[in-house]
Amino acid sequence: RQVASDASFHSVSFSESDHPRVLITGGLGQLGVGLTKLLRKQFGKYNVILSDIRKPPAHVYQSSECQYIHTNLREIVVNNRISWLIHYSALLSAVGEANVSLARDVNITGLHNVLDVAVEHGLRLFIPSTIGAFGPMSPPNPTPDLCIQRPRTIYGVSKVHAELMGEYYHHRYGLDFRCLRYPGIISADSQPGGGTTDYAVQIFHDAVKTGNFVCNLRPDTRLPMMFIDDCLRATLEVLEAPAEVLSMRTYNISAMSFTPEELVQEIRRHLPDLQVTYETDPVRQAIADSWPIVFDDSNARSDWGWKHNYGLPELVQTMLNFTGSNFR
Ligand code: AKB
Repeated sequence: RQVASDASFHSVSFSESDHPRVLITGGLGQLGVGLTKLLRKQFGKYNVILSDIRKPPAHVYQSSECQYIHTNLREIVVNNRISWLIHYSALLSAVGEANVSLARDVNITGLHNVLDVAVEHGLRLFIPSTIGAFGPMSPPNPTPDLCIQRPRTIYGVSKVHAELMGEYYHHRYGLDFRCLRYPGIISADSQPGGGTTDYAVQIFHDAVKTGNFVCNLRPDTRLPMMFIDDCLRATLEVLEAPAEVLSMRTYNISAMSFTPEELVQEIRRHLPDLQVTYETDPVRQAIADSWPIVFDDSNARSDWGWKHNYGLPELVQTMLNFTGSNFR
């Protein structure tokens, strides 16, 4: 797989050698740029490389915060002495159903390449999983770490595959595999693409810009959700956790669960004129109906001290501050 490029990357400094050297794939999605900023703050600018198969938009490309490289994964790992690999490349749930064979290529075949490189070079490998790794036979409220999964989307199937392959490689080859099952992630300055929980991001932009929002899920659809800052911090925390505290390699993480109606009520406390209509998308609704309602993350809390900072009121306040100030 090819990744986007900046030849000036060769000027990388090796002076901060105590820190991990991190490569993030799929870095232009909802989470990569934010995670890069957080890890660069922690480990130094030149110890974190952001990569993607897409060409970065000019504002990201020109930003000194981001460097891109264009070459083969194995070469990047060797040439830059990478020690941690964070594999974000994936098609999300709704878009995956619209293009199953592409989702299979990216989410499953792409993963095999990453696993091989991680084992060959002794990397610590982080792969995000999701509430979408569960299905209609899973206990929905609460959904524990270990239970029947049986997802009904290619996205979910590929994520169960990633969880099991990572754990198998951990036991078989000693791969330092770490995985968090993310809820729906809500971010202000980056857009998700093709997910079932995307409504909970879009509503903020529409509420501020037009005061009208068309929701593609039923008003009573309750799903686990998390603000992006909590999600990125959890990712750093599990990556830094000493191996001895990890009683498992795939953890649920959670912060809150809400319905579209509850989110609308909370936004109306700030924007009372918000108008919402419901036009249910049958594909997204069926996916949401098969997912957990409340996520049990007690193992993450007791093993490595996971704790969320944002509940629904803090999330809404923060999102409106950001989207509002950008729009004004
Ligand atoms: C999606 O909706 O597909 C993602 C997820 C919950 O994994 N946001």
